[in-house]
Amino acid sequence: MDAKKKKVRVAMRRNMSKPPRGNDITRQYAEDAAETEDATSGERVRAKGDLSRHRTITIDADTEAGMPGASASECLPGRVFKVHGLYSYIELGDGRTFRCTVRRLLKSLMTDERSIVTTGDNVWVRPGDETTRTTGADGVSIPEGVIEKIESRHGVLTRASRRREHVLVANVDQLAIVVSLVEPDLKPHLIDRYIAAAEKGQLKPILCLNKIDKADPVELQPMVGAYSQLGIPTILTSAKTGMGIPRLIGLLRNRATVFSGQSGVGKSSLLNAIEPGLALRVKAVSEVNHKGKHTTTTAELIRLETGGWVVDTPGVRQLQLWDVKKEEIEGFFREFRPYVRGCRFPDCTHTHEVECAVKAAVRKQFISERRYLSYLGMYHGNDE
Ligand SMILES: Nc1nc2c(ncn2[C@@H]2O[C@H](COP(=O)(O)OP(=O)(O)OP(=O)(O)O)[C@@H](O)[C@H]2O)c(=O)[nH]1
Ligand SMILES: [Mg+2]
Ligand SMILES: [Zn+2]
Repeated sequence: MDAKKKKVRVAMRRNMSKPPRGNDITRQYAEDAAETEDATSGERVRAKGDLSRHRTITIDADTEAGMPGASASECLPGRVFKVHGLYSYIELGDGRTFRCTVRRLLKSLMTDERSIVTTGDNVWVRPGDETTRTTGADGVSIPEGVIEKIESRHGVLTRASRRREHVLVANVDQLAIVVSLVEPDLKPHLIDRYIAAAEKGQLKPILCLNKIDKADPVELQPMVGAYSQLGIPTILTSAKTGMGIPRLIGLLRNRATVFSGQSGVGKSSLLNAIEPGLALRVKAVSEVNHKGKHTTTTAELIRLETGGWVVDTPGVRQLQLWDVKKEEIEGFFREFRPYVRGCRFPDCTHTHEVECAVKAAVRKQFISERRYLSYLGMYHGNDE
């Protein structure tokens, strides 16, 4: 055998053997428009237990350096700024844009993920030859390439999507949680779920309470105070009047921030208020009550003129945390931390136990009751 080749045993994705196709695709479309990308990209919903096939393959020895198939010198580093169906759009260090597919072997490697490549990924691209160019929507021709390697991720926003991990975005620093005070109404439990997702993904949370032009700022002060006290920058914003926008711009400078929240809360509108040149599509007022319709359909990484990066994402109706153990949840509630050691039982779940220091702190109002109820909801697995 060639000294540079080596045999490895890899787990294959079950779709090597055509999984049964769900017959409720239409219903799924109606349920969550953001998920329809699954169908268009040809990926299918599979039960987690289905991933069990193995295959022995021969790969180049430099795979150990993480670059299967191609030698490192042929590849160029870049960052994924958008994923659309089977294609990822990548900006290289020199500013060139490539439309890429993912090398088959990478795709075949066992994964529980919904998407192998995600917005924000740092990747290595093998450019195709000059003849393989494609014409983008704007009529500009872009070269094609193949993603040979995906760097490991830090700073991720993930959620569970039909029992699989869906990495919404990778390699960002902050999560701007956008909620609206009206249309759609404020759902405090959803805020706490997003904060938990930020803690889990090692993102710094920022909270935007948007559409303040339609609510009374005075009434919201207690809420602003409560989250600010947790060390979470909390801003009353209006994409309409510009309130809170200068502060938001300051928080985004020189960082990479993903904007997330329900559909219609004003994520794209806020980004347009921050930098009007972005001209992101926002929902027309007449469409607002059109439930289930997402205006933003793909997560896109955008460079701000003021410095920094933002990712506008499609709204998600619910945010199911992925791969979270029950014992882990208390760690997502930072204000519990000083108390947990005071519980009588070291494995106290702060639910039914006697002599629970967390519950005592709630009674004394050192911990907000509302936050404690969010904890209980997440602990008992209630979906918002
Ligand atoms: N009054 C008021 N309306 C707003 C504000 N921000 C956004 N809107 C309106 O809310 C609607 C939804 O805004 P979008 O920016 O499309 O919301 P989105 O969060 O990006 O929605 P998806 O892309 O579907 O996830 C639009 O009609 C906006 O004009 C605000 O601060 N005040
Ligand atoms: Mg949007
Ligand atoms: Zn306890």
